[in-house]
Order: sequence, then structure tokens, then C-alpha cells
Amino acid sequence: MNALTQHPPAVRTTCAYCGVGCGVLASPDGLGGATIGGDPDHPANFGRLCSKGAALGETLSLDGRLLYPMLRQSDGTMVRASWDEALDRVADGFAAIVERHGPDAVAFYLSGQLLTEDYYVANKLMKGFIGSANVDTNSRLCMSSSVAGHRRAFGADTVPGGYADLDEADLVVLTGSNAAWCHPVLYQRILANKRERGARIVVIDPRRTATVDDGDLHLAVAPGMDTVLFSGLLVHLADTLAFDYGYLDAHTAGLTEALVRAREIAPTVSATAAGSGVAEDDVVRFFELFRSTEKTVTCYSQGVNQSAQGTDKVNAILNCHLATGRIGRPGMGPFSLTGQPNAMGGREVGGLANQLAAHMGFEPEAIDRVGRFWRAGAPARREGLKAVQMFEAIGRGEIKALWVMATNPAVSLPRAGLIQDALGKLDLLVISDNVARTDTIAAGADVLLPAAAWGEKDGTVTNSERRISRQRAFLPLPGEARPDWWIVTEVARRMGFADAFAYRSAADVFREHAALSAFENDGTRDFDIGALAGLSDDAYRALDPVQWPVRAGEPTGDRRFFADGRFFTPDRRARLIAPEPPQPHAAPSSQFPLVLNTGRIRDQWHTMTRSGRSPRLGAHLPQPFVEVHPVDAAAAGLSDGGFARVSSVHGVCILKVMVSDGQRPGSLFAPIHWSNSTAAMARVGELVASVTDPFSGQPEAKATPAAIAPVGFALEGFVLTRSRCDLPAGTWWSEVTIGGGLEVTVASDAPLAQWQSHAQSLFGPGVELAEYLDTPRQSYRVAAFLDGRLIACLFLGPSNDPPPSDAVKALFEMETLGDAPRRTLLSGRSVSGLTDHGAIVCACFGVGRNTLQTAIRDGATSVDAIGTRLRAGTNCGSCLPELRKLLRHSVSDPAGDAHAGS
Ligand SMILES: Nc1nc2c(c(=O)[nH]1)N[C@H]1C(S)=C(S)[C@@H](COP(=O)(O)OP(=O)(O)OC[C@H]3O[C@@H](n4cnc5c(=O)[nH]c(N)nc54)[C@H](O)[C@@H]3O)O[C@H]1N2
Ligand SMILES: Nc1nc2c(c(=O)[nH]1)N[C@H]1C(S)=C(S)[C@@H](COP(=O)(O)OP(=O)(O)OC[C@H]3O[C@@H](n4cnc5c(=O)[nH]c(N)nc54)[C@H](O)[C@@H]3O)O[C@H]1N2
Ligand code: SF4
Ligand SMILES: [Mo]
Repeated sequence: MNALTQHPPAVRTTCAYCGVGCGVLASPDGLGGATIGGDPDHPANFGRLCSKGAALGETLSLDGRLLYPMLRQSDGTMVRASWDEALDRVADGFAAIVERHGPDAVAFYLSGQLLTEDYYVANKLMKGFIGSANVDTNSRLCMSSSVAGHRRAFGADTVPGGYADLDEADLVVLTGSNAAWCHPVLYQRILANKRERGARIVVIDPRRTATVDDGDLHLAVAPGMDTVLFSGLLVHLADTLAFDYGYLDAHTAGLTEALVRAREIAPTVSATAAGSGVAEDDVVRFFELFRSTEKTVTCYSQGVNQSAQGTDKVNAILNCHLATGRIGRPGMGPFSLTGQPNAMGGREVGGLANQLAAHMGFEPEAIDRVGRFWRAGAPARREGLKAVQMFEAIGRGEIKALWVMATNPAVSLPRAGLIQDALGKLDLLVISDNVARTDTIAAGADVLLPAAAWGEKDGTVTNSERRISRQRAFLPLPGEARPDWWIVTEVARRMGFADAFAYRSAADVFREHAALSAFENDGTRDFDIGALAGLSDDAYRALDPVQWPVRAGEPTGDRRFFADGRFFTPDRRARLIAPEPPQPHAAPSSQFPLVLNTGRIRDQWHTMTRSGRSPRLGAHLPQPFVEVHPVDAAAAGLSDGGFARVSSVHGVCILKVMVSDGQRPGSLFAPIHWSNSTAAMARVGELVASVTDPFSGQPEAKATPAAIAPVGFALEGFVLTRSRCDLPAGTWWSEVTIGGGLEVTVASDAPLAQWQSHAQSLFGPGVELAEYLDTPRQSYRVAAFLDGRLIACLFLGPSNDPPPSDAVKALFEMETLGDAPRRTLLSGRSVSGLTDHGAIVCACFGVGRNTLQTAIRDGATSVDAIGTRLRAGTNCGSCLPELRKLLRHSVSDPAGDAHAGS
């Protein structure tokens, strides 16, 4: 490229997605898009990105974006408004309700996807100036059990170690974590340690997930029974004299009670095995590995946190590390893997309803200190309502105004349907989002505020290892979108708090946040970034990733907490905690005999508002599904690839069946990503009970009693379309982005004739239809052309033999078709040069299962050989676990029917 035509240099920023917090280099193309690469200098990823990060460039289009403020009119319609009108409506609405009903009649519901600066001003406005602590966040559904467990054991919400510990560990225990899919870059780092240093890996998960690599020990724990396993471990460590009594005496309290309780819960290895549902031999292997390996890191995520006993699970894990003194030193320690890009930043500002600010709670001294720092006349004096309680209070009409920022509660909270109804009851529902269409918006927003999105917003995020990194803008603000901190600041000014909200930039907010962390902090508060309080605008702009604490007057550099054995409790000793004996919360009944587990898939992010825009990401697991063990599938009469009705006492979903022996018998697993905006009857939050942990208030999202039964549709097929279209009433559908448009899977009991008569209205006026109907075979295919361009097609067949879409999709991407492909289109077969590559396994290079199987049959019998031949697996590595699985199955079963996804 000639120097004159070169684009501006790449902008260093941080990934939009998970808590690994990878550094990204974004090179804008000047046309609203950007090329994305990993930042080789970022200490979280050293240049690596996973499939989601690598596809960020495919998610930048403005289609479907919320670009202007919108206000509800008295007739119910939403119309575009000016920022002044919208901000006045929010400020006046909140002020009027506070005046009439008091500050606790209003609430904010925030998100770990806000930047720290956004989060800080929202928290300050509610807790400092409106005077209520009704600020909670989706982190309640995510990290709050870890927060509560940390605070009980350490006296503060401190993550002791860092990623480097995972490079140095000799044993990595992953419990309740599908890191291969959810923290992929970190997982690759753990695998590199295994490869290069021989580290052992133990995975504790009811499912055999992609995280279980060859040779690892997998403990398929019974749902919710981690406390039994870790109590048994504590007993075993005691009985084999593996405790570090010097450490226990000098630095901890509570051992006796914790050990007595552990002995009640899991007195012996066989009691542990029986209580946790793990084979005794495997329990012994795990206990021995843990006992004999000093450098052990235990990573935990939602299988631990999202539990009715989540906080006790966390403390049962922490007990084992404290009892062996394996904390605060290189290569060892407990490690909470955080979910969202800024879950940690939200905890730092105090975004949870039971925190005030800067890792301070509601102790009188803290209220006084924060009140003086903020110059707040009437700061909140007691904890506010946690998410589930907050929405219950909304349902009862006690909370009358709610501002939702950067989260989609009508999908992600338990009993999603009930949440949607509750939202509809509010006097004032304000939503700040990037997109114009979500289930939460559909609940009846009164004010929609267009927020700056990733790539446009500017500020900081903190990752799982306490590293603060800059998210930098590399695209202009589209339409009238504005940063969240600006929106909140403008509302605060209009509510009469202009002096306290005089920020001109994100840097202004950051400096104040940093100053508060150090304010009257004599070292008894872990969160201290006082050294950053004096950053100039330029220094903030250029800020390199930095791990906290960064105390004023101390050198910066990575550091571990608790190296000196001093904790943040009043006596500076850590606490071992006696957990409650775990009980399955609602025992399976004859009506709901199974346990529904929910979670994530590799290539989608939550409710898909960003990841759902990428064709590459959509290709991996394109339909909402439920995973079922073969024994349960046979008992219920389910067949792989068919449909099932999954129900709980709260609701019903209809999902595709995936039979997998990786599933624990008696358990079902369904991903959380689909909503009423992207599918019919696939919003699994609908089914989940709102049972919460007594300490953290975190809902149990992994174990809801459920039932499953087959559903037969007469017809099944797909629509490929450039834009959304209205399907006949009663159609089951789910959509995914593909090259050039959307693929909508459809299933229906309507007669073919009804579909045929619907075809014209389906694809709009003026289209030219090419049709093929074979009534005896129940097959109907129609393609719609407008001015010679293929704009949509519909393929339907009997549900036991639905038409495959791969070949048609390849033609659909071409838009204008020559004569030959136009003729072959309705045959559904591929034309020469376009092969049927099967479901995509490697998202980076678009390599499908059929292509991989052919290569394996042709002699590519290792991951490396596949990489050389097809490049699959050579970029981000997210698909390596699936490649290995395909290889395994192709060797043992040459016809090969391994599910790439399971
Ligand atoms: N691809 C992708 N990555 C993501 C996200 C995403 O949406 N998509 N979201 C991010 C966010 S916000 C989060 S919080 C993290 C979550 O990351 P993870 O916690 O790793 O993901 P989940 O799939 O929610 O659940 C992890 C595992 O817990 C297991 N589990 C269920 N019950 C139990 C139990 O009783 N005990 C044990 N030990 N395990 C159990 C489940 O089978 C599941 O495999 O992922 C982050 N990364
Ligand atoms: N059953 C079940 N339920 C779960 C879970 C589970 O495992 N099982 N996991 C829980 C967990 S761990 C989490 S983290 C939650 C996630 O659940 P949610 O937070 O509800 O999911 P998201 O899709 O991430 O929602 C983010 C919304 O904010 C918008 N957005 C993104 N960036 C910005 C921004 O900068 N500003 C503004 N204003 N808007 C923005 C997006 O368009 C999107 O609409 O789900 C929870 N719910
Ligand atoms: S692991 Fe993937 S999703 Fe997570 S921050 Fe890194 S690139 Fe982004
Ligand atoms: Mo999360």
C-alpha cells in the first residue's frame, strides 16, 4: 500500500466481550467499519483473540441501532425527540416520583458492560444525590456470590492473584467454568501451561464440556453439590496432615468451626463421592492431586456463583486454599473468573445495591466518608434492593420509575415473562441501549436513550485480574448517540445537582473515582488507585493497562494481594467459613423430574445484540437447543435434531434436541442467548425459578426442576431473507445472521397450501416468485426476486426430512444469480464450485464439519495436520477442543456423528 493511501494507525482498545479483557487493535476503514487484531503488547492476551473478539469487525454496522432519543406519546407510539426533551422527561419524571413517593420509589438497573466512568456517575447520582441505594446491576446475576464469598473470607472483595499464576501453576482446577468457550484466551493460556510445563487440569462440571481436554480429570458433579466436594477435600487435607498450621495460626480464624462442619457434610471419601455424585476413584484422584500440588489455582465461575448456595460454594473453595496457605504466592490461589468486560469495574465503583462506593459498604463511617467526599447532603444510609427483589418491588408497584442501562432484564432475569410484565407496570421506564429492539424495550419503554457503543465509547474497564485498560473510540458517534456518562450527567444537572456533576469528559470522572478510592484510605481498603487521580487528559488518553492497587507514592507494577498474610478484616485475619450442608433446592418431582442447567455457547454473547450481527459467529450453533443425555432422550421419546417442549412450573420453551452423552443423566442444558426478539419460545429465562442465595441474592440459574417431551411439527424448513419478514401465526422460528441477510429456521403445522398463499405477502409487493411444489412429498420451495436480485427464499419439507440450507445459503450470498445457479437454486443442491461445508466449526476461517470430516478421512489425523491443510484452529484456537473431538469420533466411528457443539 502506498503511504499516501494508508489508513490512520490502529487504535488500541479492549475487547467488548468477556472479563479476560483482551487488548484489541482496531484499524478503522473510514467507512464505518474496522479491521480487528489482537494487541501483542496487552498483558491479558499478548495478541491472541478468540472467535468472538476476532469477529468484532462484523458487528459494527448501524443496522438496528438506536440512533435518536425516542419518547412515548399519550397514544402509546414512540416518536423521535430531541435530547433536551428526552433528558427533561427523565429528570422531571424521576424528580416528581421522588417528591411524591420518596427516593426508594425509583431505581437504576445497571450492567457490567458499562464503562467504569458511566457506572461511577450513575451510582453517585442514585446513592449520593437521589438518596436511595436502589442501584443494582446484572452483576447480581453474575458475580455477586463471589463478591459475598470474598468479603466473608477476606473482609473485602479482593481477587488475590493474576493470569501469570495460571502460567506457573502445576494444577489448575476449573469448577463451574466452561472456560474453553467463555474465557477462551485464558483457557488457551492454561493449555499452553499443560503442553509446555505439564500442568494438570481438573474440570468440575455436571456436563463434559469443551473445557475437558484430553487427559484431564473430569468430575461430573451432581448439580449444586460443589460444597460437598470441597468440604470432603478440606477433611482429606486435614486427615493427611496437609494443612499449613503455621499459616492458619498466624493469619486466619474460624478453622475449627469450618472443619467440624466439613466433617458433618463429607466425613469420608465415600461420603463425598455419594454426596457429590462423583465416582469414588475420581474423588480420590482429585483429592490426591490437590493435596500433593502446592502450586494449585482453583478457577470458578457461574457453575459456582449462580447457585442457591453460591456464597457457601465460594467459601468452601476458599477454605481449602486458606488451610493450605496457598494464596498470595506465585502459581497458586483461588481465582474468580469474571464474566463481563467490566464486571470488576462495576464492583469497584459500588454498583451493587449492598455496596456504597469504592469497595466501601454501608457502615456509618463509610457513609460519612463518601458523603463528605461527594458533598452529598443526603446519601443513601442503607442497602438497596438486589435485582430479584427490585423487580419484585416493581411488580408490587412500590418502585415506580426504573432506568435500565446496558442490560436486557426481560431476557436475563429468572422468570423473564414475569419481569417483562412487571416492567410494563412502571410509571416511567427509561432504557439506555445501543439497539432499538430488545425484549426489555418491547416491555413498554417510555424513554429510549441512544448510548454510544463499543468502538464509539471511551473510558476504562477492569478485567478478572484487576487490570484497568482503556476502551478507546475509533469510530465517530453515529446519529445522536451519546456516552452513558454524559447522559447520566445531563440528567443529574437537570435534577438540580449541577455542581456535583460538572464533568466535561470521561477523564474527569475517572480522576474523581481514583481520588475517592484513596480518600482517607490508610491501607485498610483494598481498592486504591490513588496514583491515577492526578492523570492529565493526555496521560489518561495514553494510559497503559495497569493492575490495581496503584497507590500514590508506590511504584506501579503487577502485584498479588495477601502476600504478607494480612487481610482486610478488622483483625487482618482471613476467615474460614462453615458452609451450610447443600440441599438440592427444589427436589425433582414426578411432574418435573429433570434439572435444567443454563449457560453459554462459544460464539454468542448473552442476548445476541452484538454477536448476533456476525455471520461467522452465527454459523457455529445457529439454533436454540436443549442438550439431553441419550438415556433421558430415549425415555422421553426424543430424537436428535427434533424438537422438544421444555417446561418448568414457570413456563414453556420449544427447542431443538441435541442428544449428547456429555450431558449428565437427569440434567438438561439450554443456552441463554435466544430471546423473543430472535426466536419463538426459546427464551429460557422464562423457565428459571427465582430462588436466590441467602447471602448474595444471586439467582440459581443452573438447576431448575424441569420436564421434557417431544414436539412434532408437520413441516420444517428455512427462510433466507435480506430483512425480517412476518411469518404465518403459529410458526416456530429462530433467526441467525448469515452473509447477505438472515436465516430463519421455521417449523409449522400449517398446510403447505397456506404457506403457498402466504408467500407473496411474506416477501413483499412486486416480487417475482419462482416456485416448486410437490404436495405428496410435502415439499414447497419458493424464491423471490426483485429486479433480478434474489431477495428471499423459503424451503419447506416434512419435518423428518427437512431441506438442508448450506447450498442455498451459498447462492443467497451471491445476490445476483446467473442462469445456471438460478435454475439449481430450487433444487437445494450445490452448484459446482460451491460445496456443502456443513455446520461451521472454525469461525475464523469458516471451516465446516463436512469439510473437516473429509480432510480427516483423507489422512489429516491430527489437529496440526488439519491446521496445515485447512487453516482451521490456527488463529484463535477456540475450536481446538471441537477439532480434537471430531478427530476422536472419526477414529472410533468412521461414519462420524460427533456433535461439534457438545
Ligand atoms: N461465549 C461466551 N463467553 C462468555 C459469555 C457469553 O455470553 N458467551 N458471557 C460472559 C459472562 S457475563 C460470564 S458470567 C461468563 C460465564 O462463564 P462460565 O461460568 O464458564 O459459563 P456458563 O456456561 O454460564 O457456566 C459454566 C458451567 O457451569 C456448569 N455448572 C452448572 N451447574 C453446576 C454446578 O452445580 N457445579 C459446577 N461445578 N458446575 C456447574 C455448567 O454446566 C457450565 O458448563 O462467560 C463470559 N464469557
Ligand atoms: N438462565 C440464565 N440467566 C442468566 C445467566 C445464565 O447463565 N443463565 N447468566 C447471567 C449473567 S452471568 C449475565 S452477565 C446476564 C447478562 O444478561 P444481560 O445483561 O441482560 O445481556 P446482554 O445481552 O449483555 O444485555 C446488554 C444490553 O445492553 C446493551 N449495551 C451494550 N453495550 C452498551 C453500552 O455501552 N451502553 C448501553 N446503554 N447499552 C449497551 C446491549 O445492546 C444489550 O441490549 O445474564 C444473566 N442471566
Ligand atoms: S477471550 Fe475473546 S471474548 Fe474474551 S476478551 Fe478475549 S477476545 Fe474478547
Ligand atoms: Mo455474567
